[in-house]
Amino acid sequence: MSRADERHMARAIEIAQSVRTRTSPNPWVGCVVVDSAGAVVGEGATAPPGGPHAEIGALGLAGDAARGATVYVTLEPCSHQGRTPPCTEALIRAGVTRVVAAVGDPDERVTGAGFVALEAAGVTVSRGLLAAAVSDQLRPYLVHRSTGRPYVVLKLATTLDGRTAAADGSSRWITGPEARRDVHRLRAESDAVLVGAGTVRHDDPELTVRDDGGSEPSRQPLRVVLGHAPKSARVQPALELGGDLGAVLDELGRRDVLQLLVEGGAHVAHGFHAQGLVDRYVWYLAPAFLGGDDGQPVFAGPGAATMADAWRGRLVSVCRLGGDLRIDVEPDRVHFPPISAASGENAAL
Ligand code: AOF
Ligand code: ZN
Repeated sequence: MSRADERHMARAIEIAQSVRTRTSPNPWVGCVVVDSAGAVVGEGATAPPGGPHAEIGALGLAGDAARGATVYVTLEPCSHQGRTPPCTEALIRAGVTRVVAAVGDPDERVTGAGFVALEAAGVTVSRGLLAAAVSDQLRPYLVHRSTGRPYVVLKLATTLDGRTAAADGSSRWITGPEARRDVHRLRAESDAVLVGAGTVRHDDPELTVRDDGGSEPSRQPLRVVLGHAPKSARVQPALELGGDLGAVLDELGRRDVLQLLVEGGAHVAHGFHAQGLVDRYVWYLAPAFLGGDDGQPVFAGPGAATMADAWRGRLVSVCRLGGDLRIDVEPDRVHFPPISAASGENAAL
């Protein structure tokens, strides 16, 4: 594949990112239509649920110029009748000659059928371009459609000495305004936000998105409490769940939660961590010390008894937010979905 192919797919990824918080439970997809002379004649992104898919928006803009064109799309085009008609049919009808897709769609209604339909109609299909970047971008969607469970993000804000609250229980504010704004962005990307009943009793959080970069949030995440939340709690109306955490994730997956943000407290963080249920740790770290051993630790419960048993992950990114740091860490397990080294394709499909 050429440099131009890469550039167009990179643009499709950028377009997809612009609708990251607006399409769930559908995937956030970007599409670029390029005519045989190499000119971009249409661009599109997935509309909110029930609305047109990325390809349809891009083909609509391209009009007749789509005939003989190449279509770059971050996800395999759908071939099923859902709330909207199949994109494969629209692509074939428009007369495009080549479709370049980054990753396959693990949705059970698609799983390769989109590529098969295009090829059967004589459209050339190229897969795997920038697949690693798109697998990252679409990971919550890919995890949900492949496992039935949400992608779990554990968020914590601590002092440099690893405390989430002082000895008197006060925890506002550990980090500065930039980091707090970032947390709201994280909430906006999440379909559900979860806390324990202890955190509800103690902090009475609202768990809403209040600052999504200045614009009005398109939706509020489902608020989930592990245990019971008083009627008067600010988190209400909330979904109250209990029992096994795996079953909680199954239930949230059934409710179309692609990304779950776990916001505390220490017992809940320990539960998800100890059971290996966290897909990404997002750590906000303030250059502050409580300076003793009487503050609230991140995890409540037994930890590794010896250093050889310490949990070790992979550092994904470190970024500065005002006066604080955000550190993202992933479990060092096999990447999901696995990327085949040979082809760069989404090997799950
Ligand atoms: C695409 N392009 O931009 C998106 C796709 O109910 P519907 O009709 O909206 O279908 C939802 C399913 O369509 C979703 O689960 C996924 O398989 C696919 N999403 N497909 O070709 C897109 N957003
Ligand atoms: Zn579609």
